[in-house]
Amino acid sequence: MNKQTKVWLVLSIALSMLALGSACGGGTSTNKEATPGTTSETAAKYSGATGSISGVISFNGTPPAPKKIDTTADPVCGQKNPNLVTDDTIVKDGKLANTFIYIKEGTVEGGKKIGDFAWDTPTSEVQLDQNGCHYAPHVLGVQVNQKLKITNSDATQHNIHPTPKLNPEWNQTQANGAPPIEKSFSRAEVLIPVKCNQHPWMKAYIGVMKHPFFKVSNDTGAYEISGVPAGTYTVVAWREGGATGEEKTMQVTVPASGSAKADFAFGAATTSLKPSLQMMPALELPALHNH
Ligand SMILES: [Cu+2]
Repeated sequence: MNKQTKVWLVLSIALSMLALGSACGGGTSTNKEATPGTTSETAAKYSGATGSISGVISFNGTPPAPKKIDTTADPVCGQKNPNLVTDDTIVKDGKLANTFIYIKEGTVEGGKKIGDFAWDTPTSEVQLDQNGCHYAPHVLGVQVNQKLKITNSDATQHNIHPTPKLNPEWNQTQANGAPPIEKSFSRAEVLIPVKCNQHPWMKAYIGVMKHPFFKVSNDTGAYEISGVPAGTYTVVAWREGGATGEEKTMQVTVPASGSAKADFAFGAATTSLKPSLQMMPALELPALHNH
């Protein structure tokens, strides 16, 4: 009798300690089951009103002149593309191409976060071609798990080598005449640098997004993101440069069936990197909270 009571006492203490210890993890999963529709596992698809975000990316001041690339390491490159030049800053009439513009976060009409919705993975593929020992396009976007088709249009061998931080790193050789390489990225990441291990001057950047609300500015600096749920968003314009690129942010409100303007300016006369960098920790706080 006495011994049994002792055993029960010890058991119940042990059980309550276990319950306390697992309160954090256990409580989270219970919440997920109790409130379907609020977690990513059961994310709804957006079906409300949509509008668009459009704008023009300017480059203030004198852009750096393109530099001729020394391709003597691979004569095939020089034969096909004798005037190969750097393409990190393509400016025409003060307008900047190859800027990656995307919705970073925000709230749709009704108060729900845009990141809480599920977005279909496009069945279409995005192509990255190697032509004249040069990546085309230079900056591109895909959705998470969307197919990226890498082709080699050159009579020489390339070695495609993305260097992501959040996705697995890989590199793969693609010989002259080899079939396309098909890849995808399972995690959102802005942006993944791509290099070629054969030709050190070759560079491209791939933005991987959970949602379809991104675009690359064209050679007139223009872009338009359509089908955007009505709401208020932080829009980011990213361009390459330095270690991780340069970002500008802007708040925009997209009206139902209307259009929001978001023009950005890079270059000499614009404000320094500081404002957008200082904003970032505050913007990231909700994500930290999830943990
Ligand atoms: Cu190459």
